[in-house]
Formats: sequence, structure tokens, C-alpha cells
Amino acid sequence: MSTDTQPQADSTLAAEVATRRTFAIISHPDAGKTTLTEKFLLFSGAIEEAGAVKARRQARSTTSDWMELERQRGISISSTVLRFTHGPWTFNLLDTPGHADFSEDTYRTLWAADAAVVVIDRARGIETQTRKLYRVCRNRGVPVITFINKCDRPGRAPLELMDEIETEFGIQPVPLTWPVGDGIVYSGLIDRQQGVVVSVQRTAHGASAGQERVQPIADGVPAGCPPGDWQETLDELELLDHAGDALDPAAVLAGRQTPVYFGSALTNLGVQRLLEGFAAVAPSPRAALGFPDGEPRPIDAPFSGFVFKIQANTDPRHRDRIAFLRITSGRFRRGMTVMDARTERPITLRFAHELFGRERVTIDDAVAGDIVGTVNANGVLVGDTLYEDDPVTFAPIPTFAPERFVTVRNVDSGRYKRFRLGIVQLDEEGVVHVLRRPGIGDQEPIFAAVGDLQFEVAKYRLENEFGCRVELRPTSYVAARLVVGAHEDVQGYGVSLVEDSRGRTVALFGSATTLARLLERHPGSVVPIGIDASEAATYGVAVRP
Ligand SMILES: Nc1nc2c(ncn2[C@@H]2O[C@H](COP(=O)(O)OP(=O)(O)OP(=O)(O)O)[C@@H](O)[C@H]2O)c(=O)[nH]1
Ligand SMILES: [Mg+2]
Repeated sequence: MSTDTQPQADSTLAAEVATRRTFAIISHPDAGKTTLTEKFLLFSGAIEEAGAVKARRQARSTTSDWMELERQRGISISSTVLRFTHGPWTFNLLDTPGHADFSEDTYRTLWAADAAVVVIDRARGIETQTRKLYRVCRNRGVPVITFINKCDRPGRAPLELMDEIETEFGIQPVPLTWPVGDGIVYSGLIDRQQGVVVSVQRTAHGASAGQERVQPIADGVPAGCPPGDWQETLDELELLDHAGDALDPAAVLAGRQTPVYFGSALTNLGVQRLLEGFAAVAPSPRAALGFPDGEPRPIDAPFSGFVFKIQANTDPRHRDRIAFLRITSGRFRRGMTVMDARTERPITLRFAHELFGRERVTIDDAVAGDIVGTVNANGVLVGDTLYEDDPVTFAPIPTFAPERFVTVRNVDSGRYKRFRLGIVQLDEEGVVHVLRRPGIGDQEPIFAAVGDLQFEVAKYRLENEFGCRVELRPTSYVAARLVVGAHEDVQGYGVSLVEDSRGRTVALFGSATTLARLLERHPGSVVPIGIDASEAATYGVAVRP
């Protein structure tokens, strides 16, 4: 393009954006999010063997230490971004951790998603964490597609689960597939739209995509299915047909309906139907709203995006810091220079990576809706808006109010420099929040978190990535508040005043009674930091309508 002419209209941009589906997989721990993520990759041909994403973690050469921790614990401790294509669509998938202690990470990640797949364990029904996350989606206007997993095992009656979704979530479930059989003798699905029964031949642990066996419902009892189970399913289908709830994409987008798919991530049953059904109904990226004026930034406006996650040392061979960027408008080009709305300083996005699990593929080009990781975008923080040409700022991503506090001691004083580097890094990533006491500063900071597992991760990473030896000691603090009034008002209530990384004064309280007493005497002297984890659900509305 010559420099003396106006930039050409980007004629293919809108068409490309329309193929994007950017979504998070969320649920209570252990429902099968990571397993489902792997199966999506399998069906899209991005990997040939399920377990590959996990297997890569085990390969010493590419694994990072905290992934090792994930493997040891068998849980996800941090969200993962994956990009893959299937049919006409390009998916940006965000696999989130289910554990409540990591809910802040899950929440930040949901900020970058246009839709969510909620996974429910068929035997367990709707669990606590799922309920909370569901509320977050509803309040943020994120459409939800429901996957009822583990249908290869005995579980609850499907009609009962539909009732539970309707009463608990206040949303109308529209089942598009329906389970057949008890999961032991036979496990299959009815595809209600196509009028067929589907089962899959199991492969070893569902490792590769099993061959689907499909037959019309009218052909009668499928091979291997006890006739009683078959009849029961037909009766249930009749009830569903009678209720006549049809899928209405507009109602899904408005949060009044959730399409429901049954299946088993482990045995591949129903996974492809879920993915394709999801793609058909989930929204493509829409204009994001500027903050605080609420002006939409059209997807074909000049480049803009926001950082929702920072992660360092994903690959010990590189030892770098990746800023995960959700593109909200325009086209991203490697090497482009953009403005950071917070610092009002330009930065050049030199190395951009498409993220495939923990592998990286350098990319030159991405569009609104895509998620890219830019390496060594120094100075960029979570919540920062980046833009080209017309300025814009997006809503800040709220942090959760910490409820747990420990002091951290660097045992090996020779490693002090590394220790300091480490705590700054962990603070920036939001693994924990770091608070410093006057006069002590980084010598013995306080880690603040939503849950104790965050401390375990922080300690593990300080030791394994930064080579420090640290000691964590419990404290008696139970709450933290930002001091907005006069310090003298707050002192004398047995509180400790500390500083957070943004230089704000934070009061730490040893009991809820002290806090209540202070607020009685000096109302408004302190305010919550971020949001209460239990309030997270309602907060989304205020920030991002
Ligand atoms: N029987 C059966 N087991 C499954 C299925 N899907 C997942 N699992 C198992 O359930 C366990 C948890 O699976 P994950 O995929 O790690 O669950 P997750 O939701 O990612 O868990 P967190 O990330 O820790 O919240 C593993 O042992 C899986 O093998 C399924 O369809 N059937
Ligand atoms: Mg997981």
C-alpha cells in the first residue's frame, strides 16, 4: 500500500470475522472440560491422538514447571488458549480451570469469550461452581451452550436434568441430542433434528475419533441396546416433542434458551455434534463497547483489543512473558505499533503467536475475535486496551477481593534479586496479589489470594522458575480493604496498613468485627478491593453492559 493514499477498505475482514467463534469452556472441577477440549482438537484434525496436549506437558523439553504441577494434581490451574479450524469456522477456545481457588483466572478468561460451553457431569448434575459461573455468563450477556458429559456411565435421568437446568438457571433447555441406554450396556444418542441414533465404537480410552454408527430411529432398537431402554427413550422423546420447545437462535443469544447436547468426551460420543451445533448457534464477534461511554467499536474499525491474561515462562526454553490479547476490531499484523490506552505509550507487537495448547506458531495476521499471544510486550498489564488510530478504552477487568493472606520469606538471601523478579511476575499475572509492609517491602511481602491453592502455585513457581526457596507463613488476617479516607481514621483499629503494587494503601483486618467497628465510626474510610468472589456475578453488568 502506498503511503500517500487512504488505506483501502478491508474487503475480506467482515467475512473472516463472521467465521470466528471465540468461547470458553467452564464448569465445576472435573466435569471434563480439558478432556472435551482435546476431543474438539481431535475432530478438527489439529491433533491426531487425544492425550496429545497432556502428553506434550509431560515431555520435559517443552513442559513448563507449573504445567508439571497441573499434571501432578490432575487439575487445570490456569486457562489455556487454543485456536483451530473445523469446517468453515475458526475457533478460539479457552479451557478454564474449574477449581474455585482459580476462579479469578476463569473470570478474566470469560471476559475474552463471546459464548460459553458449560459442561455438566451427568451423574452429578449442576454443582456449585457451575452455578456461579452460569450467573456470570447471564449477567454479562454471554450465551451458554450446555454439554451433559460422561454419558458412558450411569447418570441421572435426562428429564430430571432438564428440570434442574430450568429451575436453577431460569433458562429454557432445548435438548438437541438425547441419551439412549444406561451407559454400561449401551450408550448412544438420538440426534433429534436428524431423527437418527448415533453410537460410537470405542477406541482405547477414546484416544482417536471412533467410527460413528448411525441409523434412523425408525429402524427400531439399535444393536446392543436393551429394548427396555430403547422404549424408555422413545417415551421421553415423545414427551419432548409434545412440549414442542424449538431452538430459537435469537433466544439463545438473549440468554433465554440454552441448547443442550448429551455425550461423553471420553468416548467421543456426541462431541462433533456439539461442536457443529455450537458453531451454528454461537455468535460471531460483535462490536465491543468503549468504557465508560458505551460507544460501540465496530469490528471493522481500526485495530483494537484488550489484554485479559499475562503468563510468563510457559516455555522454559524461552523464559518470556506473553500478553494474551483478545482482538476486538480490525486486523492484527505482526510488527504493528499500537497505543496502550492506560500508559498512552506506543508498543510494537513484534512476536505474535497463535497458541496451540502450549505450542506456539508465529502468526502474521489475525482478525477481530481472535486471541493472540504477544511476546515481551513489556509494560502491558491485564486489562490494558491496545488500539491503532482512533483511541478507545475498554472496561477494566475486575479483580476479586482476597480472603486469604500469608507472609512470604525468601530463605536464600543470595537469591534476593530473583525473588523480587518472581514476586513482581506473579503479581502481574494475578497468580496472587502482592502486598508490601512499610519498611519491610520486598524482604517479606504478603501474598493475598482468593484460595489457598493459589499460594501453592506461587510457591511452586518461585522455586521452580526462579530458583528461590521460600517459606509461607499463615497470618491472622481475614479481610483487606482499600483505604480511601484519612490513614489516621483507620489506624488504631488493630489493622495493618500495607501497599499494593499500584501504590495504593490497603488495610488488613484480623477480624470481621474490627472491620465492622471501623465502618461504623468512619463510614467510607475503606472500600472493598476489586469485588467479592460471591458478588462477581453481578459485577459484570455494571462494567460491561
Ligand atoms: N467416564 C468418563 N470420564 C470422563 C469423561 N470426560 C472426562 N472424564 C474424566 O473426568 C476426569 C476429569 O476430567 P478433566 O477433563 O480433567 O476435567 P476438567 O473439567 O478439565 O477439570 P478441572 O480443569 O480441574 O476443573 C478425568 O479423569 C477424565 O478422564 C467422560 O465422558 N466419561
Ligand atoms: Mg481442566
